[in-house]
Amino acid sequence: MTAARHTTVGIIGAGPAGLLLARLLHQAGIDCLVLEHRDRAYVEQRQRAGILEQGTVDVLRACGAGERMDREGLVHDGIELRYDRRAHRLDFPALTGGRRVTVYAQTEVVKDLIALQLASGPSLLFGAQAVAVEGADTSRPRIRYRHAGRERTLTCDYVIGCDGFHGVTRSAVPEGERRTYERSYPYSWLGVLAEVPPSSDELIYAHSERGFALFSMRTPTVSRLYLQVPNGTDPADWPDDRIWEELEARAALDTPWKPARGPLTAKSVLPMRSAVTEPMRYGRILLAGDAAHIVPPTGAKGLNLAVADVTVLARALTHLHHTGSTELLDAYSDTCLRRVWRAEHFSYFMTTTLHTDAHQTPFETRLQLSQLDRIATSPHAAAELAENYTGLPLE
Ligand code: FAS
Ligand code: PHB
Repeated sequence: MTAARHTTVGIIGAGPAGLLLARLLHQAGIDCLVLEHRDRAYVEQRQRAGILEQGTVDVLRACGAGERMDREGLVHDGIELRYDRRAHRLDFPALTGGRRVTVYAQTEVVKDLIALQLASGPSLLFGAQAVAVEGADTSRPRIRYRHAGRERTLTCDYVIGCDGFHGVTRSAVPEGERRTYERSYPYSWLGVLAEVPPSSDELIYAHSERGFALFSMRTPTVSRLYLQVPNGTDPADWPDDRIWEELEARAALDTPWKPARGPLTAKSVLPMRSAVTEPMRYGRILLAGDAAHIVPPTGAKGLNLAVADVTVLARALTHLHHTGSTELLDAYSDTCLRRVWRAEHFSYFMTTTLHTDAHQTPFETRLQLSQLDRIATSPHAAAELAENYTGLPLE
């Protein structure tokens, strides 16, 4: 075993949470190091989120990671809800006093942050798998990790678990010291990329008795599309024609409307889950992003919650670095959990309002349609959705 290396903040995971935290700490002059299990190509091509809240856009711009986002991102002023063969558009700036969202894929955010980090630091090790986090309740927590065929140790002042829902950091918190609240859903999403221009200027969320459909996009020439499917669905059972037919049927209107078709790639099935681990801190270990919470993607909150967590955390660690006070760090978990639970509820609301569970009763379907009608006819109900979707201001 080689001699232990030391850093002030050890970060496990080079997803959006770990990479943005490293960027913010580096800019604050705080020594840190990122350990990422997978290789760069894998991390950069993993198809995930697509919608950035205004707050996320602001943070990425402020830390110098916004240049390509500003050039290539698509600023959207609304979304369309479709139900009962009708369409209703929500005008975000009118409903929220000017807020909007940006369509810029998580893959691109990750590429931009990795390029910055490799160019100007801090250290980012790919192929470095954390196998254990120890000493959380000491002043010298340590990460045991495997890299280049050898087991190594990184001692830290703080360890930040940005290693997603299946990472190792959460399990370093003794079971008696953490509580996990969770809910699974009786359906999943089949996601695809289509080499065809989007058939709408903005995203379409479609409720139908055949199931939910989402028409999103990546660029002016690439669409990102999702269909609600039963859990355990094999993407191989969904040839392109079947996907296009189902997308068309679920988003049908009384007026003729057909999405432009094109070849489909990157077919994958994403299970839906809500989960929160409390608290997001134990001694010198802190959790951020999916390592602490998971939301179903219907509300486009996952990536944005990760950004909000690490923005709060970077502020707290910077305050500690400059003043020696742990005041903000001690408040980290409570500060983040208020926003996390708000996003959990909104994601649950969007998911259960828009998806038709195969076992739901006609009564429950009528309740969904009544809720959608309420949003379409009440500016107050529409504003509540728009405020949550575009992102509540950071505390
Ligand atoms: P991530 O999971 O992105 O990153 C964790 C990183 O830690 C990974 O790179 C992993 O390789 C690494 N890691 C794990 N264990 C490690 C170990 N032991 N040692 C070292 N490294 C380790 N959100 C949306 O808003 N919209 C969507 O459409 C959407 N689609 C999604 C599709 C899928 C398949 C998944 C899984 C999630 C999706 N999400 C979506 C949510 C997603 O965007 C997350 O919220 C976001 O990736 C959270 O970022 P991180 O917390 O950085 O976690
Ligand atoms: C996406 O483009 O991947 C996306 C957009 C909105 C969502 C979920 C996913 O609610």
